[in-house]
Amino acid sequence: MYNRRKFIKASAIGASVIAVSKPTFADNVLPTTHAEIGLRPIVISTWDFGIAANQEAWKTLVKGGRALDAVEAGVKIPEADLHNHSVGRAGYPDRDGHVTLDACIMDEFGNCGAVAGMEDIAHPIMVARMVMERTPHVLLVGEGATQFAVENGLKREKLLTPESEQAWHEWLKKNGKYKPVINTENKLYQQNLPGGKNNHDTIGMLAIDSKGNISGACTTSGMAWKLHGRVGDSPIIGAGLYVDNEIGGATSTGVGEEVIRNVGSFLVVELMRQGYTPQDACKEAVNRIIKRKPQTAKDIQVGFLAINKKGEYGAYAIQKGFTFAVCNATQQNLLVNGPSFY
Ligand code: SD4
Repeated sequence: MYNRRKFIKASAIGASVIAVSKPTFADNVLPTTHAEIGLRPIVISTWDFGIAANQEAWKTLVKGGRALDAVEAGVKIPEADLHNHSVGRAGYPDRDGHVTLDACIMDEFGNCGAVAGMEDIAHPIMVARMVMERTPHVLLVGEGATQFAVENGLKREKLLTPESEQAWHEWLKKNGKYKPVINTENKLYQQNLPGGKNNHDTIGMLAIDSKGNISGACTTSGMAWKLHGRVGDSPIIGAGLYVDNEIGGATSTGVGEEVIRNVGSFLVVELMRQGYTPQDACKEAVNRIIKRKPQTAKDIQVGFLAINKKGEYGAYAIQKGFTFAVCNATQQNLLVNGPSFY
């Protein structure tokens, strides 16, 4: 059953700021002040790897560039990272050994583009943007998406890295039955991935540029060991990402099926339209998921991240451990531990 007492307890706890230990990151970062919260330009993104991605996006924002260019450049960092097994080139494969990538992008005019289940192309976010800008369509899938990418000058290449292949073989040895898994903070997931490490997760990024325009991007290799053909929330506009330039933007991470069922990111933006703060909007979207399926929700992670037109941001997740990164003029590398239901 949905536990209201727990909810009240959880909702009273705000986000806490983590001082990142690496020397290039600011130590002892103070909790973000109200003045800092409204600063623009700004870029925020999911998980620890968002720090490096934000810094890349910032290079565009600080020059007065467009938020759309910033988010595309930003998420290409984890897409190219060979140590990242949940986004892009080095993503873990599906049950049958195929690396299939999902991504979407949305600009300040409400234009959007996406690819799903795409193989052999290392930067799905670039293809998503090409779909948006060079076709009358929103979503291309599978071989059609790859073909379109190649026609538009991108290289077709094998993506399965030796590490990913080895991890897949280990999984095949251990697992007779189909049980895809997601998120390191979930015990089930830890048991199913070698070393239980390095599986955070989808990158969802939202930026506001110096003109006040908002764009977002989301990219992932999805659930490790998923059924071939499975598509999560990340390339689905309204589920994994939504931007309304008048209101704000939202993105999600975690078990995509639950996000799709609740049209999560669209819901968060609509709640902000009704006056919810970004954090309260994310919390309400998480609560919908929990209310609908309290038993399922105990064992899964879903996190939302949102920003409003003023540059105020917030997040909320089902499980503890959902971090997000913030970058603006006063801090380039802030990592925030988002509040959660459990
Ligand atoms: C999916 N939402 O494919 C993605 C995966 C993810 O944290 O975000 N993991 O369902």
